[in-house]
Amino acid sequence: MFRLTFSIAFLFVWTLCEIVVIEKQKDQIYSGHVLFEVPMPMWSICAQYCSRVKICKSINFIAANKTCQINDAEPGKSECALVESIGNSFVAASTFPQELAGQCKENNCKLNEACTPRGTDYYCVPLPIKVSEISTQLRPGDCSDLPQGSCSGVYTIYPSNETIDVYCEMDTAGFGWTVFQSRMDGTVDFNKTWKDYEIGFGDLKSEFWLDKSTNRHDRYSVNGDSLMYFYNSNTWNQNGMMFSTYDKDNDRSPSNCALAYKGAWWYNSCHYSNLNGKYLGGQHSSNADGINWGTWKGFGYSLKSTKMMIKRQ
Ligand SMILES: [Ca+2]
Repeated sequence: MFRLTFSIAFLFVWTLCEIVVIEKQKDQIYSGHVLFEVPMPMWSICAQYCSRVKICKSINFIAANKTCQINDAEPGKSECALVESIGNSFVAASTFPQELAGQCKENNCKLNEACTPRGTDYYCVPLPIKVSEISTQLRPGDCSDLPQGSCSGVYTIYPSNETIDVYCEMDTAGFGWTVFQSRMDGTVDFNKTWKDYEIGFGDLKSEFWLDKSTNRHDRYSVNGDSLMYFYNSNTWNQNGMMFSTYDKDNDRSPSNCALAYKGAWWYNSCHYSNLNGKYLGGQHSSNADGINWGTWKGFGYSLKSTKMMIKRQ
């Protein structure tokens, strides 16, 4: 007990003597990137610990229970990357002055170790977690696990044993949607193979297909030239229709619907909608091979943007 008290006191003195200035962001935290937590008496000690841990890119300090959260990322420039969290604080490691690490400046400790100063030297101690290990309660399983107030954008989520980046839609239809299809400018070709749809393709910041883990529609909403399509199930068929690509014909037509309509969809024989069709950007003279929603704008009008998304119930 005495030794513990002493070492904490020493850290305080050390910090005060160095007069290291660290800027924290009050009443804000960065969520979704917490690697592990350690108890710490105050936020500046938490920042100092972070400066000695290679995988630490930023910290949250939770004041109520004096918890230091070590994040493996820094937020981007987006205005609402940080979420409001009254009484707590956030510090990005890139803003640390070099002296903060003390003897541990430019240390040779490994990724799974924390550097600890000793005299004029330092030693390395294992982190309280395995770096490869995921602490599930600290990591969002999907977009709806992120704290209220998080903005739309790309987040790392941890469903079961995976680590994947996804685009979370937080604004347009309520909070917590995981987007699995996005069209907006025609930069990505969606006329792709079964294999492509199985693993996903495109760019999360613009147009993409996440993977085939989602399906069956629940409801949809339309707005101008945009359409949003909401899913609520985890099966790979829709109203009994199997998904088809041009190289895998699961439709109910004697012909190949995906080939005929240049898309990949839950074709029957063949379709009322074709959101993975060709990006034609409005009116088109070809028949039903654009991003069509037949009952809304007909088969000669290709929508300019679509999003298909899913939320856990
Ligand atoms: Ca067929």
